[in-house]
Amino acid sequence: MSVVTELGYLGLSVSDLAAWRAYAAEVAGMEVVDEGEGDRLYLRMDLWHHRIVLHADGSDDLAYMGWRVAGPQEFAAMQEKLSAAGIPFTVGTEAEARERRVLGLLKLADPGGNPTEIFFGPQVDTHKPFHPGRPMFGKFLTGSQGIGHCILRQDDVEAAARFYELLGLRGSVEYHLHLPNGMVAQPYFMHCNERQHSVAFGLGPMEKRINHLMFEYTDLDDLGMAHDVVRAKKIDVALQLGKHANDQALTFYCANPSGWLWEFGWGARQAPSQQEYYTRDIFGHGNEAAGYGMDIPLL
Ligand code: MBD
Ligand code: FE
Repeated sequence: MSVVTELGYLGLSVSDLAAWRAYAAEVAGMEVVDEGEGDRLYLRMDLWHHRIVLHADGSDDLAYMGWRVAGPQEFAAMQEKLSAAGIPFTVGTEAEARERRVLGLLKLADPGGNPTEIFFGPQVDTHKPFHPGRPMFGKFLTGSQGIGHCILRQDDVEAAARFYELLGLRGSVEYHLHLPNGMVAQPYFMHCNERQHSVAFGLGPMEKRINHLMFEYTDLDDLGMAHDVVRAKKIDVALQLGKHANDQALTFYCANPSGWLWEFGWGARQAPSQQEYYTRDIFGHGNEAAGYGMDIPLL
């Protein structure tokens, strides 16, 4: 049985590379690596060559998501599993693998049409200490938990859940949120390691493929510092500081230079072994800047 083990990398299409360079370093604290290609920047969060590539091709949306499998055997088994399920994919060429800094990858799309890659063997630059883009007290919490989580557009939540189950994730609806219009939002969260969720969907129609990327600091003071920078720069905050019921992380959501959200977090608990659902968050997460697809009542 081949299963994905982490959300390993992300490609983001951006229009304003200069604004992104400043945001990633000065707001989030990520290490920006410019290898002179001109059309891209790499963002480091740990010892990997990169966790995020910013591609300056202007669509200001998710370009691709990379899910890791352990090694070549799992990579071969995953191809067999996808073929047996009738899911089309292509195996990346050597040049494509080199571009992603991995030993091998395959490319497919999830049921929402989000470009998806499954890879093994990332380039890890153990010789190059992580150097944050601004002073940090701690690190980014990655390791076996991957980058963080993404909330994606999915028109068919059931189809998306079956697809990610095939990849090896587990989960379910984790909230029933009563909306002012009388409807009940039922977002669906899935995990593949100790991180409480690596992907979620089911928040209704979305303009972009992605609503937000969540990443986590190991040190509360880094979250506080990021929050101060966001407020000083008057960056739109869509959801104020608060604590989610499911992952119990202290987080806030602010706009990135592409006009979608990054959720900055700290202190998440690990995924419980059995499913639960909630009707609201623990505290906070008040709605502030509207129009980012997060105008939902979490309290
Ligand atoms: C999350 O990470 C999230 O983004 C939402 C909307 C609810 C619970 C946890
Ligand atoms: Fe989130």
